[in-house]
Amino acid sequence: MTGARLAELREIALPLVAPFQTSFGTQSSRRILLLRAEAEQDGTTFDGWGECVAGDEPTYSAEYVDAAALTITTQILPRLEQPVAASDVAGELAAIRGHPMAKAAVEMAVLDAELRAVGRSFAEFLGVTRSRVPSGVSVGIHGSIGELLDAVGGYLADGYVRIKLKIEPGWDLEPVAAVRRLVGPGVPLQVDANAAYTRTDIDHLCRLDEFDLLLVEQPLAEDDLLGHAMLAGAAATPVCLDESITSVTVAEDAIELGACEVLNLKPGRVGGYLAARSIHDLCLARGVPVWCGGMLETGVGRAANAALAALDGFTLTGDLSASRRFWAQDIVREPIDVVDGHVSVPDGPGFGFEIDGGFLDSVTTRVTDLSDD
Ligand code: SMG
Ligand code: MG
Repeated sequence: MTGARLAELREIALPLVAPFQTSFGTQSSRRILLLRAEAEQDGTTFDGWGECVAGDEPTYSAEYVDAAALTITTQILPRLEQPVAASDVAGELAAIRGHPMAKAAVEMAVLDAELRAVGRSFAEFLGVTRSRVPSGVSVGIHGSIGELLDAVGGYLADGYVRIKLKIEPGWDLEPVAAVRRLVGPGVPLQVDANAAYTRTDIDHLCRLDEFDLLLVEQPLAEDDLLGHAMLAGAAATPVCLDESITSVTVAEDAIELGACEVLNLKPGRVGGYLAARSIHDLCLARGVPVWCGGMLETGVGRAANAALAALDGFTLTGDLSASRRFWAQDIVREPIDVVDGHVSVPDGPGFGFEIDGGFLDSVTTRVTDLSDD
């Protein structure tokens, strides 16, 4: 493929349909960075888009919107030799420590543009064979158990085939027990603590075993691999890592240590879709179940995740919900939908979405020209 040039960095602001509360805070809207790249093919210019999953604040991980924008414009851009191939982006940026979400957005925009220029879909590029993937939903912390049960009931009515509950100290055993009672033994259920517990909570976390959960996600700090291995040794519920998995090497170490019995794969957290595929391949070889995480993406990131989640190693249902679970209106013309509990794998060129230019402009808060002319 011929490579692409970065053209524009855009920031948008989108309100959430309802506040989303996790152990690290409550969000009612998102600021989102988008990157546009351009690839030339036979005299035609093809636009590609990348979405940066960094949040408004450095609370999920160290990255956040303002820092990612600065990293892209002052550190990444000068280091890229353009036009750049998606397969070269990570190598050209290797000197920059960290900032996987900023790097991933760049690689994503370039990959989308390159694939569109040659008329190939991301699904074809990955070699996936599934045309749809099961859809799970992540349910935030609520003000009361009654409100939580109403929310879970609504998502089951929407067809979601797996429920994930956010937990934190003081909001764990009771809400999980209530939801298990509501949904019965047959509905796959899992929990995510976003690093809210410590090693001193291991006995407490073992009490989750009685609810027959698929997994407990990132109960301890990002850097506490040994603590997660200790919990995995003590609990029957499989330990899944999210925030801790920042690279292929860390994934290998965590698996080797017994800290990662299941892996939540998020391309933005590991530096891009190409690194994500490598981690997927590692897990497949090591027999570690993988599922696709979500970062409240727009239809851009959601479309790319749907194709990634169709790879063979994704044996568990991901946080790949309908656009309308978070957004009243998406920036793409055909928002991701859940039909019969599944999301379709896009088969159009690139990531397969079409930007709704008018709506995108209406929610844009700043645009930076990245082209050098
Ligand atoms: O996109 O469906 C989604 C959100 C899934 O819970 C979700 N993501 O830790 O896995 C996680 C969280 C991170 C985002 S919270 C701001
Ligand atoms: Mg998580």
